[in-house]
Amino acid sequence: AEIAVIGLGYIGLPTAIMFANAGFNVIGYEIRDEVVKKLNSGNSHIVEPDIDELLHRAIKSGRLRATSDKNDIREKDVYLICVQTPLKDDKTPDLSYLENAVRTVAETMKRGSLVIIESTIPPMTTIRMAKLIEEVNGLKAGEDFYMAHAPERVMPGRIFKELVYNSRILGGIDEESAELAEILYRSFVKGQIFKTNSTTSEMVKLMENTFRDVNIALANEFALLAHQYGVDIFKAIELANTHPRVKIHTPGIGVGGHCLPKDPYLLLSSAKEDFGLVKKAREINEDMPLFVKDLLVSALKTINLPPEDAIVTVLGLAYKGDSDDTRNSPALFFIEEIKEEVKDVRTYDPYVKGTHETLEEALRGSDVAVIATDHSLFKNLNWEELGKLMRNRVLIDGRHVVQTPPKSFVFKGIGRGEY
Ligand code: SAJ
Repeated sequence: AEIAVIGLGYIGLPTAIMFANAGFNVIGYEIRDEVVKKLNSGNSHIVEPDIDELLHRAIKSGRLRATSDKNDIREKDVYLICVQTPLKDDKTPDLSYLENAVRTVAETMKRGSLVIIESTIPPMTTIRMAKLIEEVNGLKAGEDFYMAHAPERVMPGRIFKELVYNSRILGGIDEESAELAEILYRSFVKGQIFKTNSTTSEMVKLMENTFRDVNIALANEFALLAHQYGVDIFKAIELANTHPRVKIHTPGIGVGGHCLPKDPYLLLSSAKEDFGLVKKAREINEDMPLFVKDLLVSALKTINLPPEDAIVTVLGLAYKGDSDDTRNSPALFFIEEIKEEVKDVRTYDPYVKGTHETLEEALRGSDVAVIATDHSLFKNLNWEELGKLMRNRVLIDGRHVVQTPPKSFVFKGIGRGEY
């Protein structure tokens, strides 16, 4: 079978590579010309362990090619749609990328094609997109073509392992569509495969990320309460988690990345009513950078430095540890919040371009260091030594990276007692 993958981003490219290396002829359709050129010369535009070698193998075998020409994806057996589904400013879903991709597929597919959406989408979207295809080309869903939702569940940094070993949910608009999708994914998936209908699979995917977001919000609320009571929340969580049925998540400066900050809103977007909990959790997590700002302001008061004179160094811009991905990073929201109010904001992230070259350079003459990402590299820093470079010694830990607060510093951390 011949496969066209629409959208060669964080999910589309690794998936295209997997299918090509499993023996399918795969053509990747991508509107960004520079990405197409790069890929066809064997170079990846995304950073992910093992991707260079696997991409090289797929391109060299002749089974994977990228294109931005619609004519190259005509009459394929399978179309896999892997485009982004972000939020608009008003937090409602922006499905324009998806609708454009579906139109492109509708214009190029043939009778008998299987159309699969991998993107995370609001409940009932697969059925709506099947109707859109019918409107564009006159084919009938379930009779003339097959359609399914096959949500990805991989974690950046572990994509190639998780694509193979994670279990997979396949939601068809009918049973045959789910069965065909199962045959396809079996070519490389070693985890379990569960078949269901498309609206269920859409909801399952959104429930998974909402579960994580709500749990993190609960941990964050516990951390805020711990400040009221002068308790170290990390000690308290460790103790609570000794209960066999309790597993509290980790509080921190916020929840970033491409999925968790938006998926709870996608879950709510098609509903007639919103019951409150999911949205409240989002608000708690979205406000965490502001709480770190409160910690900063209170620390500056302690040392009698007016904010407008303070030089603040933010350590870590990525949304999570050991990653270079800054999408929706709480570090960026935090910087946005403080930049007008302090004298200068500097940044250092060993994985992100455009930040200071070295930690020492970023800290020299600065008043405050704020840890915003739990990079492993930040875990065992010698703060007493680094403090000698600074003008004032204030350390704010937004990610529970510092185990023992350095004695010569004014130290504040999320969930570490009073502020
Ligand atoms: N975070 C906390 N406390 C925690 C756990 C995470 O503050 O206890 C923060 C992280 O620092 C980060 C954010 O949450 O800023 C999200 O990180 P993450 O590691 O929870 O998840 P992602 O966004 O990298 O990937 C998630 C995963 N979903 C789940 O674990 C349910 C992944 O399996 C999905 O495939 C991915 O979303 C996706 O694409 O939907």
